[in-house]
Amino acid sequence: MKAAAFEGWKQQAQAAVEAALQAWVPGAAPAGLGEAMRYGVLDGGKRVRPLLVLAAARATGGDELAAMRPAVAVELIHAYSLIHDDMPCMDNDVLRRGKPTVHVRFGQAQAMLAGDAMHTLAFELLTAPPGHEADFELSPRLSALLCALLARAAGHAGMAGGQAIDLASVGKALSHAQLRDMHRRKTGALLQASVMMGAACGQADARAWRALGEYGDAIGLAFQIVDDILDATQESATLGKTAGKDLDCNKPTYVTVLGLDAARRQADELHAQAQAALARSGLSDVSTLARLAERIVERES
Ligand code: GRG
Repeated sequence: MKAAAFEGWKQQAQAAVEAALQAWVPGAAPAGLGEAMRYGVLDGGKRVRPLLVLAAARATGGDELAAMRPAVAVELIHAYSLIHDDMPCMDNDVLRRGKPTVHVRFGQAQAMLAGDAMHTLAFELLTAPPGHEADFELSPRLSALLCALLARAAGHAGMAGGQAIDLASVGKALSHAQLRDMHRRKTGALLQASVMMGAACGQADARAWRALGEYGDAIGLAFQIVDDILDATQESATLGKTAGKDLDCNKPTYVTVLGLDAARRQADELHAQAQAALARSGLSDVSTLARLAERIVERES
């Protein structure tokens, strides 16, 4: 896929995700909760995870309309994790997606509830019966598989477990292997699950399923290594969040453990592994996934 065609696909997919989020995240939730939820998830973010769902569905011949529910669900889980991560009991941050964080704008209790409600809304969208505003019906089998993939990636074995390691490792020296394990859980698991949820919406045979799992694992880890590099090298205005936070908080990162050059080499190596996995998937058109991998590694925010 040529760069211009990819850009066109990306813009159209981002607009479709935005429209679905607008439609499915309820503004009318009680006592200002809806406002806090919508503030936390609308109008911001690169939407990388939904794009991976839609691109994997496309690569495996799946319906992009069916894939919209998992695309929105994974973004809700991601946005909830950002809201909770920014709270004073975790990373205590005031800037996210170029705006004051949810707890700064709405208070800590509302931020906690907004995250909780987005977490559960994600699974409601994956299981909603016909007639729900999420209009495309999923088969019970697909619905269950999507729930299992997302729950596994978001929970103790994935993101929440990785966050627990992250909080426990402040000021500690981690080995490269321990750091890789933390990054894979905290960030990689949800990115990999995005790919697998998209593949679940299509017809991935065992070979394609395995290869896409390897692709997701490689880009998931690469994403966090690049995040570590950007945290150390970019300005807050570019990132839309506080830059230099890892160093200030004395957190081990790929940059502090390996150094900037080696971190960059690791990201490039993982990019090569991701492209090699796509090449052995047996799928006829993996160009959108290939472009997304390139963007993840070359991004500047
Ligand atoms: C609270 C259970 C719980 C988990 C929080 C994901 C996470 C764990 C914390 C967020 C902080 C952080 C640095 C996570 C690593 C993942 C990451 C790089 C998030 C930012 O993702 P982007 O760049 O953000 O996709 P946008 O705003 O573009 O969506």
